[in-house]
Amino acid sequence: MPDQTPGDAAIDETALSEDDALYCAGCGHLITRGRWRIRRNGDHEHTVFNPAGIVYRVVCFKEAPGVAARGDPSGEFTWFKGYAWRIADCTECGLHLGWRFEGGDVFFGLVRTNLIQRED
Ligand code: JO2
Repeated sequence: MPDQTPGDAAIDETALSEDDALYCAGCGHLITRGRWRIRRNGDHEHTVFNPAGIVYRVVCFKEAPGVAARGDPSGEFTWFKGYAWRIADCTECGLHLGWRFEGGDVFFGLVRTNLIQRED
């Protein structure tokens, strides 16, 4: 996997179903909460790949205060019909955590392995 994926600190199903804080795997910054998960196309999570051939397990959230969107919105290769994406980085360390999707509304698709349950 690429250097932006910390890898083995993935959140588990139990944590995702609770009202747990979720932190950046790179620096421990608070990113979002399990209770802010939403379904898109019938599921909270989606296995997707980008034009570079990288496979991601993406979790959808309605809010992610710990990320900042970067670059112009693009509709190319979008995983969610009707939504354009921008890259979403950790506001603290800059790790690429996922994407901010903008359509009629806004949501965040964050890479599961880049989120951890504890700061330490
Ligand atoms: C979001 C990235 C992506 C795409 C990407 C960098 C460059 C390009 C990146 N479908 N975007 C989505 N690009 C995702 C995608 O909905 O493919 O992974 O197309 O030039 O985020 O690193």
